[in-house]
Amino acid sequence: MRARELGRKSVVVGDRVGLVGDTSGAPGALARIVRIAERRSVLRRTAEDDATTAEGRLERVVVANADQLVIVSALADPPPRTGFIDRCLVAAYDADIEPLLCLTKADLAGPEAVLGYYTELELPYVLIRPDSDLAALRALLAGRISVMVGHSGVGKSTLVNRLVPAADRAVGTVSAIGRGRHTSTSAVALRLPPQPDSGTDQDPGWIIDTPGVRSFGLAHVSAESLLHGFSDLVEATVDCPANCQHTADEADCALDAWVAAGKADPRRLASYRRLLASRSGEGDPREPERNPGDPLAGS
Ligand SMILES: Nc1nc2c(ncn2[C@@H]2O[C@H](COP(=O)(O)OP(=O)(O)OP(=O)(O)O)[C@@H](O)[C@H]2O)c(=O)[nH]1
Ligand SMILES: [Mg+2]
Repeated sequence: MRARELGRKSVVVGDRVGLVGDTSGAPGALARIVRIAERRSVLRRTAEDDATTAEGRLERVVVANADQLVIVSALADPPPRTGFIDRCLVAAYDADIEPLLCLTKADLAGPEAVLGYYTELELPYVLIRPDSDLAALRALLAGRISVMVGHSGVGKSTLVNRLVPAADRAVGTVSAIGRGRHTSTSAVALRLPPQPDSGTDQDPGWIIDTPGVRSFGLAHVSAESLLHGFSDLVEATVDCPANCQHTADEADCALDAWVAAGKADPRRLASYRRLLASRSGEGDPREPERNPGDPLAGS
């Protein structure tokens, strides 16, 4: 239990805490959390993007002390949404957590469209199908605390159960996806099992399964930090006029010329500008932001 003076929402998954009481872990043992250690990283998410409203400012800490953000996206059922992945990349950059793109359901569709969108980024990725070998993923998880985020039904818990056979996380049915049903309802950190072929001193790491989210609100991220989630665009802005807001109506924004010269994908610029617009209250992050002609673009 938590000491009352720590407050109701103070402890999150990933926190390192000080305990007093019976720390034996035996059945019925009671210990009290009295102290929360300083956090190495804090992954935050806001209910909405718009920092001008009370609901928009409602901020949640997803996890503490994570080193790696595993952005889980299905290649089909539900379809991938690059707008959502872009939001996660911004959140990862803002929290100083390394991103890893994890594309599941590779048995149902190919990864070409999603990977094509990210060619200018050095974004590490793994492909997952029901029978795939997980050695490459295990190697990327070793020695770190990784947190998975993604829409409901993309296969986070399915993957956790494969990585940690003792986990026994509930797994949903695809038919429930999109009806607002979320199979996992709380975040859980699990220690990954040691692998027989990696030396005994190799720490296999931790994986944190989280409930599916509809969107990843970014009201807590400044406009300037938003741009740093777009490492393929940031370089262009040295040529922008002072105080350029980088919006589509900025006449001399250097980002337009950068994209016109083929140095970044125009869809990435469109995505960045949708985020900028959404932050100023012009869009609702809960609605898929569809770009006509671009089936990947929703968030
Ligand atoms: N075809 C296929 N189906 C998969 C794959 N991975 C997961 N599924 C199915 O997708 C459905 C949803 O999987 P879950 O693991 O519950 O998804 P989740 O991301 O944990 O969902 P929430 O807990 O609601 O956020 C289940 O029916 C899985 O069997 C895959 O690689 N291929
Ligand atoms: Mg789940």
